[in-house]
Amino acid sequence: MKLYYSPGACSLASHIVLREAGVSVDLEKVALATRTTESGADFAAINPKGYVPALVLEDGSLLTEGVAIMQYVAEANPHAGLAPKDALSRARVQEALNYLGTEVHKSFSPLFKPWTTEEGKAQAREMVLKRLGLIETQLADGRDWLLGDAPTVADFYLFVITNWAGHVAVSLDGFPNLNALRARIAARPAVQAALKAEGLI
Ligand SMILES: N[C@@H](CCC(=O)N[C@@H](CS)C(=O)NCC(=O)O)C(=O)O
Repeated sequence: MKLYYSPGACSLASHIVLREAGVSVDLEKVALATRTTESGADFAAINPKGYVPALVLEDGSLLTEGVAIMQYVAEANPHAGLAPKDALSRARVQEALNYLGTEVHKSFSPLFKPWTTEEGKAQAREMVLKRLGLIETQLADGRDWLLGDAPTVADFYLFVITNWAGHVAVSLDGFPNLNALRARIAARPAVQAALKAEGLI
């Protein structure tokens, strides 16, 4: 398998999940500004969507969309314990991933765009804090992981998205539960290995 990624981008969540699952994967970095991969390939020809993550499977087919990649890897590697088996627990993972992808991740997006006005950025920060505030409240019951007693792929996605906060002047200071969860995730060997492999630590 080969994962197309950009350091620290949302593709890091797929990268972490692959390592958590013990899947051996080649990594190929993509320069998103030029849509060129580190081996000189035209990334748009590999993934017409033009964005990371993109995972080339063993049969040569391409799987895109981070939430699909993470769930596929978790379910294809049940020994890793990242994929709950009962229908409601699976729906809870889907619920969390959808919230993270469509509400939290995409609330951060305007903060990275050069064309966003300062007013637009202020609104985006407000929205990010509101979305994260809900997660902070969910964590207030003392649970160790986003969905309860065990980590799921949603924890890794949350970790990666909230890593962006410091780069775009979003303060996580008001979120002690979220910060404790982030620390638990960061301490995992697979997470450290992925951060190192992407040159982030
Ligand atoms: N819907 C996609 C969005 C992926 C996405 O936003 N990727 C960003 C990095 S976090 C990217 O590659 N942006 C470059 C671009 O869109 O030009 C997913 O969830 O996988």
